[in-house]
Amino acid sequence: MAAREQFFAGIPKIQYVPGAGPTDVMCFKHYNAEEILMGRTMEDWLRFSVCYWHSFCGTGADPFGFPTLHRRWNEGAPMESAKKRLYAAFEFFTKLGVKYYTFHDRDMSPEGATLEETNRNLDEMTDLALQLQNETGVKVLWVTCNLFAHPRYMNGAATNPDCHVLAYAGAQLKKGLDIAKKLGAENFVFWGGREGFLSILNTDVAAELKHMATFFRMAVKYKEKIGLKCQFLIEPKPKEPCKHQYDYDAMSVIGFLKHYGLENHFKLNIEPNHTTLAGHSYEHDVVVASALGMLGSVDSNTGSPDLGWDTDQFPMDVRNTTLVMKVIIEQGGLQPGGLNFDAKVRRESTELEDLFIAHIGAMDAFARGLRNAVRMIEEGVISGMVKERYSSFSHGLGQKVEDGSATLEDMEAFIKQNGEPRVTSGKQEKYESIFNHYI
Ligand code: XLS
Ligand code: NI
Ligand code: NI
Repeated sequence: MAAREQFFAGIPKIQYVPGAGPTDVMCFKHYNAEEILMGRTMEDWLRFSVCYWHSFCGTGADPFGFPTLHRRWNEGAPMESAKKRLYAAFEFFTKLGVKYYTFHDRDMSPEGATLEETNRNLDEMTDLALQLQNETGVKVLWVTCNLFAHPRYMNGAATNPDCHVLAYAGAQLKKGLDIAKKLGAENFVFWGGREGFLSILNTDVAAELKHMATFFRMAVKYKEKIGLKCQFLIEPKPKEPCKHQYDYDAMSVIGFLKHYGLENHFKLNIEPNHTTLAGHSYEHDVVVASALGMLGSVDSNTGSPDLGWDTDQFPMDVRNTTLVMKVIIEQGGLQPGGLNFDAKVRRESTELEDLFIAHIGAMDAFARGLRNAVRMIEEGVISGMVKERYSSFSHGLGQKVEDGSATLEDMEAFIKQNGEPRVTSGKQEKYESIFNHYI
């Protein structure tokens, strides 16, 4: 048998080299997979994952320009290039030292003329993926169905006005769940790219939301039927491609799940670039989802603060990674979720090594965020100040509010006895200064 083709020849396994210089960008300076922090290895805290679509299917094409990223693995007939892509991907995962990957069904293998043919392609490709997983130990963080790219889904998938399209989406999802089981995926993501509307005039919002809930219920039922053990995740995004998407942000998705009684079957996959598109700060939805016990995984990328688009850049800002890691540590980790790099190199970053540099830089940014957050939590200065700020809820009337037994009559009696509250400083700048101490 001919030797397997190498796509990243000349690039060795990426090493941890503490103290490496500023131009040494092909090694980790902070990410030391085996190092233990707060009782867990960095690898376990961070659970990095490489995404298939941007890193292996992406071509650099944008609405104004042709492809700029010419990858050898994307050449040839569709099934032939799908195989080369898979080999290239696994070579990349192992050289980078990342244990997880994510993909859409249609990233892995092309659609055929019929659903049967499409599923046969998927069977063939996932056989090969399983073989490579077993060879390398790399696992699937999550699988998702692409229910937004094909023209049949232009008016929505689960929220399409035509039940025929909804049925197609359901059939595709059934296969997607089978694939998740076959490959041992630890999570399954639903991102409702076309689940929303462009004009309210042609849209029955109540019907569409109900259909979406039914679609999710069918997924839960089939998951239980086939004994698929993974965690279901919904990924909020406010817009793009729709003008309005139903899964607007963390709080909207949680409200939706509660409204339809689905909250015990799903958690959230938060993508900070989507959070900022919704007009929130970078860490906002990670904080909100975690506060409500619903943070399942993170698509760790970033937008450009000065652009209102989903630019899917690699997360390089240590302030942001510190804030995110603080939340993740405080909730006891992300498992079975992880930090998935739903990020792409810029179309101008055309060299193969740029794909490595981008991932290495982002992994180091998260490793630094982890180290910062660990120091912040272990020293407990900020958490001590926050605890003190809320200390009135630990006794007396505050305790009654805390346990839910307080009444308005209690409030009135308390004020008659204690009069006007003493206003206290919020100390925002002090918190900011202390936070900067750890960065
Ligand atoms: C698009 C989404 C998408 C999901 C998976 O904006 O981030 O890539 O993560 O379908
Ligand atoms: Ni995403
Ligand atoms: Ni996105």
